[in-house]
Amino acid sequence: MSRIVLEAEERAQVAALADEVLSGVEVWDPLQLVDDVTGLAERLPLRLREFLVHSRISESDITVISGLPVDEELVPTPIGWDLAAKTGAGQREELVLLLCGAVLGDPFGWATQQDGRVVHDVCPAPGMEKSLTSASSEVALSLHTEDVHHPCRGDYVSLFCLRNPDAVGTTFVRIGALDLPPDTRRTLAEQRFRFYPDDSHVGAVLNALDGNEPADARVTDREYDPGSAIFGPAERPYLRFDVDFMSGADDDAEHAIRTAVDCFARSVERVVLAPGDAVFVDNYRVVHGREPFVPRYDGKDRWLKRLNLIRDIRRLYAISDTRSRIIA
Ligand SMILES: O=C(O)CCC(=O)C(=O)O
Ligand SMILES: [Fe+2]
Repeated sequence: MSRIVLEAEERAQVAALADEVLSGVEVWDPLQLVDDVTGLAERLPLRLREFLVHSRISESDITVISGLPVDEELVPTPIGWDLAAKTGAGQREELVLLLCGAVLGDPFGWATQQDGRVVHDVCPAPGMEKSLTSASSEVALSLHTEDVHHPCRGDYVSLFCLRNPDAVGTTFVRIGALDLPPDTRRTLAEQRFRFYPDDSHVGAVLNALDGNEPADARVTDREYDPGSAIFGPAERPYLRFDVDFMSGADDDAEHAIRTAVDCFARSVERVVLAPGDAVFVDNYRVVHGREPFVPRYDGKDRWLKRLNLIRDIRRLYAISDTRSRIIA
C-alpha cells in the first residue's frame, strides 16, 4: 500500500482549488466538468501529483491519500444514494475526488448504476441491509472486482471517506499476496468462467436476456463470453473475480472458484478509511469488499464518495456508438 499524508498547507491548496472551481459553476453536474478536471488537476500540490503519477506507473495495488479536505459543516449522511443525488450532498468532496482521480485515470460511469451518475454515494440504505450492493450494512460485502462483467470495468475504483464513525474496514486481497495452488491458478487462467452484472446494475441482467426470465437467469450462458479469472503478465498477473457474479464452465472451474475464495480468506487485508482519506484500488490487481456494520440512519452513518477510473477513456468510446463517458 502506498500512502501520502497531506500537510495542512497542501490540504488548504486542494480546498482552495475546489472552492474556486465550484464558485464558477452554476449547477453542480460532475458530468459537465469531467472533461476539465484533468487540466485542473495540474494545479494540485506537486508532491501529491508526483505521488499519484508514480502510483499509476508502478501499478501500486492500493493507493491512499490522507488529509484531503472535508467540509467542516458537512451535511448529515443521506439515507441512501438516491437521496444524496436529489439533495446534491457533498459536492466539494465529489470535486476533490474527481481532481485526484483524474491524475490516475479518466472518470466514467454506468447508465445502469445510480442513475448514470459519475460520482456515486456509498452509504447504507433501509431495506438494503443484506443486499449484495454497496448500500448493504449488516452483511459483509464479499471480495470482488468492481463491475466484473464488463471489458471496460475500471482500472481503479476510488473511495473518498466523508464519515466512518465505527471504523468499518474496507477489505482487500492483492493477487500478489495470494497463495493459490498451482493447479487452481492454471484453471483460473483458462477461459472457463463467465461474469455477470452485479445487483447494483439496475435492469442490466434483464436487458441482456429476454426480459421474461427470472433474475437468476443470469446463470444461463447467453450473452456472456467465457473469460479467464487470471490473465496478463505471468510475473505480475491481473485478476477478475466476484464469487457472487461469476460461474465456472465445469466442475473443475467451479472447484477453482471455491479454492480461490478459501485462499482469499487467508490473505485478506483491511484499511479503515477515516474522513479525508481517499483510496484508489487497482481493480486489476486487487479485489475489495467491506466488513459488516450496524446502520444508524441518523445522519451520522458511514459515507463514501465513489468514482470509477479507466486509464484511457477511448477504450470505452471504441466499443460504443456514442462518445459518452457513461456506459449504456
Ligand atoms: O464500502 C466500502 O468500503 C467498499 C464498498 C464497495 O465495494 C464499493 O463501493 O464498490
Ligand atoms: Fe466495490
